[in-house]
Amino acid sequence: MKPIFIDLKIIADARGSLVAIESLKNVPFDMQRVYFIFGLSPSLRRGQHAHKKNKQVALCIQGQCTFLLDDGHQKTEVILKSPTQGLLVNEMIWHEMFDFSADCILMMIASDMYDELDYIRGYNNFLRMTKDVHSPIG
Ligand code: T46
Repeated sequence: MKPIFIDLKIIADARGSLVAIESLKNVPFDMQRVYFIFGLSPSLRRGQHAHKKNKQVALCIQGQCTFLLDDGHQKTEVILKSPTQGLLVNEMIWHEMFDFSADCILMMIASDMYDELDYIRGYNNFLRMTKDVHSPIG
């Protein structure tokens, strides 16, 4: 299973750098929600769920963290450490985030509004739901 990265363009001049994120241009879906997490403990994991429909792009806009992606058949781990390298987290991908640096700010761009019913929170449930599905991430 190969991670899908989204490289964002930097618009830089003498004043500094700017990165723009636009629906259906550099983010491959119509985005409806942005949230970010920070003040993270390096020893605790977050995520540990999949989404039924929600697609997301993850970006460490400061610091770094590790993402585990699991399609139910294969797993891969990715270190995110650039504010211009997004990671696509498709629907039906179990994901966990860990090894946060003290300064990490993880920004998530989501295709859907927050909906607890979209979460698959038990790993065994997730495995049951993906048992007959081939890898959706390539
Ligand atoms: C995900 C990973 C990468 C809201 O009220 N609105 C929101 O938009 C979100 C994202 C969360 N919440 C509430 C739900 C919980 O009471 O915030 C609390 C913490 O959420 P959670 O435990 O799901 O946080 P993470 O960091 O484990 O997961 C989050 C997202 O929830 C999830 O969709 O893919 O980041």
